[in-house]
Amino acid sequence: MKLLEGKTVLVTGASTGIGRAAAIGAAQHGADVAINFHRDDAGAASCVAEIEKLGRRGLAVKGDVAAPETASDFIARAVDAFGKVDVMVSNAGICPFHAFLDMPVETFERTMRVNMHGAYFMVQAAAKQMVAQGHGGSIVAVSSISALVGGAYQTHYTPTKAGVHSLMQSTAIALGKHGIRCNSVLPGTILTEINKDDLADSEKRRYMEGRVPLGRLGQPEDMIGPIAFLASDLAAYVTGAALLVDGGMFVNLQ
Ligand code: NAD
Ligand code: RM4
Repeated sequence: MKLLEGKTVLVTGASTGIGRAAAIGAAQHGADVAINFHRDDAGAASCVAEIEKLGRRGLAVKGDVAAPETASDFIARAVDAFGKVDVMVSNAGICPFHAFLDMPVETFERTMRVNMHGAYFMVQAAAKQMVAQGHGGSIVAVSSISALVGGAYQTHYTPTKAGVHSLMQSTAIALGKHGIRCNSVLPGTILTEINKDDLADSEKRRYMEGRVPLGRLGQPEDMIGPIAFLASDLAAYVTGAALLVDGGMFVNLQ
C-alpha cells in the first residue's frame, strides 16, 4: 500500500542515516522528494539516484540548516521543481558526544543551532508555503527518545530533542486552523553515523542492545513506516503527537 502517492515530501539532512531512509521510503510510497544536505555531495546524489530509480522525481539542495536562509532557499527550490510542499520531515541533527563539566561553548552552541534553530527555521518556512497553498500539510520532526530521558554525554543534545518535540506541540496548535498537522517521531538507538564512534565501544553497544526488549538496535529503515504514516492521510486526525520508535527501550525499567 502506497501512503504518499502524489505528494511532495521534503527531508532535511538526508544524505545519510534516518533522513536518507525517510527520503527513499517516501519515494517508495509514491512521493516526489526534495532533500536538504550539508556537505556530502556524493551521498546526496546517490539518495536522489535511489529516488529516481523508484520512478519518482528527486532533488538535492545543499545548505546548512543552522542558517535561516537555507530554509527559505530549500522551500523555494522544491516549489520550483515540484510546484508544492505537502510534507516536511525535519531530520538534520548532530550529537557530538561530550562530558558536561568541560563542554566547549562552541559545541554547545553549534548543537543548539543545528538541531533546534535549524528545525525551527525549516518548519516555519515549510508552514508558510503550506499556508499559502491553502490545502494543509504534514510536518514530522525527528526528535528522540532523548526528549524523554537524559544522557551524561548528551547534555547539549537532549534539550534540543525535547525542544523539537515541544515545537511540534506548539506548531500543532498554531497551524491546526490551516489543516497542517505537526507530530514528532522519537527514535531509540538507530545505527547511523551519528553514534558510530559512541557504539564502537563494545561494552556500551552491548549495554544499549540489552535495554531493547525487541533484542536489537534499530536500522534507519525502521523509521520509514512511522514517518510515512504520520506524513500520510492515514494520520488525518493525528496532530501534536509523539511516536516512540525504539524497540521498547523507553519502557524497559525492569
Ligand atoms: P546521521 O549523522 O546519519 O544523520 C544526520 C544528518 O544530518 C546527516 O546527513 C548530516 O549531514 C545532516 N546534518 C548535520 N548537520 C547539518 C546541517 N548543519 N545542515 C544540514 N544537514 C546537517 O544520523 P541520524 O541518526 O540519521 O540522525 C538524524 C536525526 O535523527 C538527528 O536529528 C538525530 O538527532 C535523530 N536521532 C537519531 C537517533 C539514532 O540513534 N541514530 C536516535 C534519535 C534521534
Ligand atoms: C539518540 C539516542 C541514541 C543516540 C543518538 C545519538 O537521541 O540518545 O541512543 O545514539 O541520539
